[in-house]
Amino acid sequence: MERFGFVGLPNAGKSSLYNALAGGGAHAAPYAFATTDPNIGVAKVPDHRLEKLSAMSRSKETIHAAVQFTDIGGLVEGASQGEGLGNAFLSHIREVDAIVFVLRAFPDEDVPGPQDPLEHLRVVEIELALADLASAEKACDKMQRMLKGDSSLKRTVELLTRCVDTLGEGTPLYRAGLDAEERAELKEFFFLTNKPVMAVLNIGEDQIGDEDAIAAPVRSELDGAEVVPLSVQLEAEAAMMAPEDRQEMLEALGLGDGAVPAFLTSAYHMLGLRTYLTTGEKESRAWTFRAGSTAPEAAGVIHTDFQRGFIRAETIQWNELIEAGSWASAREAGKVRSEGKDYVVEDGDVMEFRFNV
Ligand SMILES: Nc1nc2c(ncn2[C@@H]2O[C@H](COP(=O)(O)OP(=O)(O)O)[C@@H](O)[C@H]2O)c(=O)[nH]1
Ligand SMILES: [Mg+2]
Repeated sequence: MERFGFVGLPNAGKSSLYNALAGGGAHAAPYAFATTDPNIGVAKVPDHRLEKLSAMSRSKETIHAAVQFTDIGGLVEGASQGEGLGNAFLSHIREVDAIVFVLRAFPDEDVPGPQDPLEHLRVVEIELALADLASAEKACDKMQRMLKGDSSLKRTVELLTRCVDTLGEGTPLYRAGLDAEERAELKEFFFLTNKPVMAVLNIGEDQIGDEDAIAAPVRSELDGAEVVPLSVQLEAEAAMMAPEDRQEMLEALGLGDGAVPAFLTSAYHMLGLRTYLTTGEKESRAWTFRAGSTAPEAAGVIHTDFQRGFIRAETIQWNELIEAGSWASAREAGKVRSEGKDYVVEDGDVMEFRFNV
């Protein structure tokens, strides 16, 4: 299962965000080092398509896609140079598939620390960039020595030299103007800032309604990355309540279903993950596949036999199936397509696989 990690300064709201997702469990406190061990949680990815299919098929079980998340504590200004818990947090960041910055925007004089999200972002980015700079310099030296016996490494050395220059200015690699191919090439060096990133902007109760104005400068700074404003503390409190009370509280605040579902959907997409669905009386289920997968690759998510013995896939977009009312009527109406092994599966496809092993 793919995992993302919460990264941010003390008191930004990382542990509270963990609680909002997990419904309690992580220790939220106004102490810089309350979290030294990352907690790992699992969150269901909300999916209204799945709910509708499950109702249509009167499924006994409904199984959502899930992602893992972890609360990474210990990052303070100067951490890459040994301040606070020092480099301990780095190894935790290396283990995640993507980074979620938690940036504080809420004002509260009782909670220490800066209240400007851009200041949070600046400090965090510099720490990560400096940590990467040290690795990039080492890698670059090593490659330069190897270059003497292997001239094919020239391109890599040039790329690493560019990384050293950019990181030295405090600019993370995700906004260093590298193209997808270059970023893929850099994967073998495990740089922190070569991972996908998004941000949660932790807003206070009084800032609800002004989300866009508060998020605008952060969006422009992180250009292209998803920025989700979220009142973390409120949603963490809501997560501890019974479902009816939660709904009532969020609606009273004008938050609808809350921002947690939107956040999870964005995070899931950022990881390059997509969903196809299966539906029947026994269960309706969301299956996770990588964007761009072919039908046999997607089938392999259910069982390797499905991939090995793949013959064809019967498929229809979820809304067309709902419109038809059942597989049988969809087939009758000629809405179900029969696709072969080169078919590239789309998000929201409902699949039935034919296979033979
Ligand atoms: N007023 C206010 N306080 C918050 C909000 N989010 C978090 N806090 C408080 O800020 C402190 C630090 O939060 P925590 O989740 O432990 O931050 P972490 O250090 O990033 O894990 C706690 O006392 C929280 O109750 C918020 O939206 N509004
Ligand atoms: Mg914490």
